[in-house]
Amino acid sequence: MKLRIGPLIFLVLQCLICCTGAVDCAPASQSFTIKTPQNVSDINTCETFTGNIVVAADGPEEIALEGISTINGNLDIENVANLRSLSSKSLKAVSSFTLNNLPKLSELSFPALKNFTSLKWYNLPVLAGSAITAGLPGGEIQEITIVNTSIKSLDWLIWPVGGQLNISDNAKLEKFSIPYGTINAGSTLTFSNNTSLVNITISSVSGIYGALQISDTAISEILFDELETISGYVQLNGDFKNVSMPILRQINGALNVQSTGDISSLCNNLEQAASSQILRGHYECNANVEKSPVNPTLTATTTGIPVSIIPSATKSPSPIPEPSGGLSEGVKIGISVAIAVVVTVLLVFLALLCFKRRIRAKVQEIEKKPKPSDSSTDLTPPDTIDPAPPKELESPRIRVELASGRQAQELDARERVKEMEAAHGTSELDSPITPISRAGSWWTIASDGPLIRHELPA
Ligand SMILES: *[C@@H]1O[C@H](CO)[C@@H](O)[C@H](O)[C@H]1NC(C)=O
Ligand SMILES: *[C@@H]1O[C@H](CO)[C@@H](O)[C@H](O)[C@H]1NC(C)=O
Ligand SMILES: *[C@@H]1O[C@H](CO)[C@@H](O)[C@H](O)[C@H]1NC(C)=O
Ligand SMILES: *[C@@H]1O[C@H](CO)[C@@H](O)[C@H](O)[C@H]1NC(C)=O
Ligand SMILES: *[C@@H]1O[C@H](CO)[C@@H](O)[C@H](O)[C@H]1NC(C)=O
Ligand SMILES: *[C@@H]1O[C@H](CO)[C@@H](O)[C@H](O)[C@H]1NC(C)=O
Ligand SMILES: *[C@@H]1O[C@H](CO)[C@@H](O)[C@H](O)[C@H]1NC(C)=O
Ligand SMILES: CC(=O)N[C@H]1CO[C@H](CO)[C@@H](O)[C@@H]1O
Repeated sequence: MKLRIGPLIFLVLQCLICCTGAVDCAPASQSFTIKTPQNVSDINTCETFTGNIVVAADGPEEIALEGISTINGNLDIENVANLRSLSSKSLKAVSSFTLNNLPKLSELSFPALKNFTSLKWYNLPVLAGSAITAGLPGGEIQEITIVNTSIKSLDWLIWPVGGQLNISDNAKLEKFSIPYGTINAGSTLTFSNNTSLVNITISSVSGIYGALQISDTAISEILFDELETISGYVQLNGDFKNVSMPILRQINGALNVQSTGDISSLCNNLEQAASSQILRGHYECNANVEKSPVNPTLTATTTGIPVSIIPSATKSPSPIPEPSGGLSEGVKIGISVAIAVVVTVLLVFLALLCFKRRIRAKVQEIEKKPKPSDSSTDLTPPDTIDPAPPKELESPRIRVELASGRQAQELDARERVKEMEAAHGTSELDSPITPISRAGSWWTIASDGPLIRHELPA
């Protein structure tokens, strides 16, 4: 009898170890779905998980990812009805971190998270606070989207974002600070419909080479104390009473300020600086404008003000033509042609990209090490400068599509040839294709998309 029970117990134990201990940390399916608390303990045995982690719609109330430190993939939590608390003291790196439609999520804490390419948080109605790393991030951040939450403060969000930063529909958000010195080319910062937002601190920004859009906030005063150059696009809409840009000298892109409040001081100063040739470039500044009655996107075709940016170094500011009513036949044809051209350019660009990657693969076989990069134009914090592997397809140069009725805009010639910045990888400099881009052809348009096509909200 004893002889029979012994092996049996051994077998049972063996099986238990098998079933509970052995979690596949790199499953062939490339994905792990958390449905039960047991699944959470299981995944926590993986220090590194390769694949995406998702949560089932009827997943648990609380998820504490303690033990896992790297996710070589995404953490994607959407439409989970009961999730209340999500945290990890151990997680340091994840590719993309998405939270969407979590009606009960109120606790969110990832104090060790230092390395991610995107954070996309949408529709988190009861989330009032969050704690992400306090330190400098290790990788390059391409996108941060925080939309429709009850977050009051985003003090931790202090790093430059290579692609898009979109802070919208956060009714409780009160202030935001942009502590870095430039808004880089390829980077678009959007703040819209944050009804409690009274203060954006932007006084350390000296150059805007990407885009900055601020609309429908409660900000009454915004001081661009250090701003000297706008090479991209700045659009401010709101109830501002005081907007100041005391040392603005150069507008190579576009500046458009519309306020229901009295900002005539700004408009007058700009006009004066322009007429005495201190300020070069185009701007549009309107004080005491009527409040736009409805959702801007609905009226875009009738109230959108097309601004054409002409090479303008020597021109003084001139008024931009009033928009006409609906779309004329000519404009419609123009748009169709533009769409066709854009599609063609995209296709050719993609083809070239494939070609380029193949060539680069060959080049990299020959010269294993990337060149030390030129960081003179890159003001990302020192920690982020260490060269990340080139990520051509995940480029932060996110294409901003034109809505109908809006015009594509070209930047002037000096803006055309832009090398990728240091933190974006260095291989661009080595690429045999680069000469084509130097020629300033369509290739440049395709690779610098958001720089060249800017969307003008109404
Ligand atoms: C999660 O737990 C359930 C039940 O405990 C189990 O059936 C399922 O296989 C687990 N999922 C994973 C990915 O381990
Ligand atoms: C905000 O999120 C909540 C919860 O998902 C949703 O019900 C609501 O429609 C969202 N509001 C907007 C403006 O998207
Ligand atoms: C960031 O994480 C990725 C993998 O997720 C890794 O390849 C990369 O080396 C990390 N970067 C730093 C600076 O830690
Ligand atoms: C920012 O998010 C809002 C809300 O989802 C969206 O309507 C808007 O288009 C986004 N802006 C950009 C520039 O992506
Ligand atoms: C503005 O944000 C609020 C929530 O903060 C939302 O209910 C409303 O629909 C948003 N408006 C627009 C036009 O997106
Ligand atoms: C905005 O915040 C900054 C920094 O906290 C502060 O110095 C400034 O006075 C504030 N401005 C307004 C209008 O509250
Ligand atoms: C705007 O604010 C600045 C800095 O606080 C101040 O010097 C200036 O007088 C203000 N202008 C108006 C018109 O209120
Ligand atoms: C679209 C929208 O909700 N706009 C609001 C944004 O915030 C300002 C100031 O609080 C409101 O007046 C707008 O109605």
